Amino acid sequence: MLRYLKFSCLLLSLFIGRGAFGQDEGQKSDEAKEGVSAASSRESENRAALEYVDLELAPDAKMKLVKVPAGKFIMGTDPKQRTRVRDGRENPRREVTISRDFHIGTCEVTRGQFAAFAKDSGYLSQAEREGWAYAWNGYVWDKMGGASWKKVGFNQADDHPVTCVSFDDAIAFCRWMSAKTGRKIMLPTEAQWEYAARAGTTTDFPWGDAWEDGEGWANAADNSARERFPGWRAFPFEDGYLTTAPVATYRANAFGLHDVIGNVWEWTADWYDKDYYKKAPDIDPTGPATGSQRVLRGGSWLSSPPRSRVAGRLPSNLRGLYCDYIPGFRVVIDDSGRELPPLSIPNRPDWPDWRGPRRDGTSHHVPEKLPEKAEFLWTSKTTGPGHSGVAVADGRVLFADKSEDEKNDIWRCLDAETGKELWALAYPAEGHMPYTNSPRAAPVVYDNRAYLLGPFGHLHCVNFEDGKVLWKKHLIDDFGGQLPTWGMTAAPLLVDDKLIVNPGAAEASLVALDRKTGEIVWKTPGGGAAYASPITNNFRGQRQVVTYDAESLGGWDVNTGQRAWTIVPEKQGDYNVPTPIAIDDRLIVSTENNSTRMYVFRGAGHREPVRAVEKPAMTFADMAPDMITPVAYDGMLFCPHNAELFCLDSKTLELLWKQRDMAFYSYASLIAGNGHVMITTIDGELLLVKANREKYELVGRLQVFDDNKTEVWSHPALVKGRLYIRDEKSIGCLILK
Ligand SMILES: [Ca+2]
Ligand SMILES: [Ca+2]
Repeated sequence: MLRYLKFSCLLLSLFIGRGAFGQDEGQKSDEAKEGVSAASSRESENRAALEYVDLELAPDAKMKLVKVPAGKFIMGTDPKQRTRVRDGRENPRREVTISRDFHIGTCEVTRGQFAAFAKDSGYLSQAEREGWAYAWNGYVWDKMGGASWKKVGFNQADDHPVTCVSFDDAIAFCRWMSAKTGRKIMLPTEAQWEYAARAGTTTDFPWGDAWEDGEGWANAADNSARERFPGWRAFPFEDGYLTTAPVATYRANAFGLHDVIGNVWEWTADWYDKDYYKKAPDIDPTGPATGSQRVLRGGSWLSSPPRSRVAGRLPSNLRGLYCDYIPGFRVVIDDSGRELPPLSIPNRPDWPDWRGPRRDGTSHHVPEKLPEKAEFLWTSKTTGPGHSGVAVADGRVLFADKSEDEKNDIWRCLDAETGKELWALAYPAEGHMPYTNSPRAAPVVYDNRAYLLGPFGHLHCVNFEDGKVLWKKHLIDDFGGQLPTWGMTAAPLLVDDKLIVNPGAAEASLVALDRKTGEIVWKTPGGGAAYASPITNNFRGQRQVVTYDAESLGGWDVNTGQRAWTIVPEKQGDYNVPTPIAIDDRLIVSTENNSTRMYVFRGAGHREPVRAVEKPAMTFADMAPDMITPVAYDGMLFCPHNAELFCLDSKTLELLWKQRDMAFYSYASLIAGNGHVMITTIDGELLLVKANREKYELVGRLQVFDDNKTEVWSHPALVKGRLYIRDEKSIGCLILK
């Protein structure tokens, strides 16, 4: 509300020619007030022609957008400018046409607006889901546990710009706002952003070429920052705020936009490519088709003058990982027909994938205690055994079954509340295989589609509501690979709009399919299929798929499929079953012959190829699981192996403790979160352990199934106090609280 008062106050000031800011902004210097006041009155006539639209996001949250007329502008930087970036990323400077009118937020999205979104949708930001973010530690932007847009390291009122938000968070906000308003809400393209930010100017800054003249225009690093942090490059004036300022504190440009320079960096929709301007279209450029980093624009409250130029482009990992990157965003209404980028890591609620929504075995639904005895909301008999994990999304449970005669794969979808079957997909899948011939790969659900991979290579994309087949492929017949001894087991991996599968054929070892059509996007020659499920992560600025083939561990460029690196470990013969684990720029893998290793990476994604260093940076010999994937949580790494539960430091791989218990003698699935690790054993027992670096602390244990001969190979799905768990004969919804 404060923001709107302030906004009306600003508008009012245009007419009566007074200072725009009330006394409530105690930090604001008199000089800055005067500057803004004078500037405001000069602009009053221009501003009258602007067309605004007010959109209601929630009863207490509105957003003002302003119409930006179609037109031409000069994009990029004059190569003679003193402040240019020398790597050529802003060149060539060229005329670009924006062919359609669009609307853009007059301000950065505020904390209050983002809070309305989070409250209405239940959305958890990437930082909240993962338990950390880069936030302000008082001196630098630093990696901090528990930080998120709610807790950024300094005080923010609701009219401050939201920050600590990842690219995916911004996209999720756009999706929600589109649904709320019925308008096509997007992030601006780089071209739209620069066009709107320039508002007819051709200079380095919206106020001219001299950064010294920017007083009253922007909240960047100013005198107060220089005093507090000696050595900082800063603007030679007081802007009144050391950290973020309320939006619209400073004067708007001729198009009516505030804070294009400073306050928070703003996500754009475009992928980053240093050389993009050399090949970009002159009309409505939308950025490269793909990439590893997105572009941030405009600088932030701690940016130096060169960083705060209107043509400046900053590549950022999708989380905004680096310390100087203070990401926020503003939105546009864009009816040009371009599509909102897909989430780079689909933020899917519930349990829609192998090892949960992020393929990392973590969940904020892990309980803090276990019930005394197993109580099911419902159970349902199956016709066959099932090794493949359970998926839960949109109130539906999806899991694999086999017909009684073992001749058909069956995928069943049940109502999550009642266990009633909603649909099933069956197809012939005959043949012998050790460990039964039932499906192994976990189903993957996203965007109302489910991806189902059978043990013999049948891949179906079905409508998740009714099971209708949308497209299908056969990983062996279509690509010419050889069926591994234990069948196809790797859960397909969703990245952007690609579904990455592992046929293991000589010319198609790894293949990316268009997730909507099943068409091939890229395929890469290489070795036979492995058993591990692939993951994706951004290592030093390059997004890679990391997985195994039959012989080696490797990384592949997400966008091209090109193999970036290969590591053949010291000892041969690993079956390569456990899923690799990425923690920031590090990779941890565990196998039976080569034990637990940590790899680090060299190179920088926007300059040179990124490769894992062949020699492991750390190793730990005693933890050598053949099938179990360890879980990394809160600086620790947990894994049962040989009847012992290990807890290692996930940075050093040093043993913190281990605990012997026969429950850990064979296969197990681990889910970590809420300060705990929940382990489902092969015998269908749940063990809840504190995630404690000091010692093993068992909180509870619970035998889930009456049948003490049953086996649980299937990874259960944990959603809000319920565990959807499958043994060899049934599936059930276990009530955990
Ligand atoms: Ca400042
Ligand atoms: Ca900004």
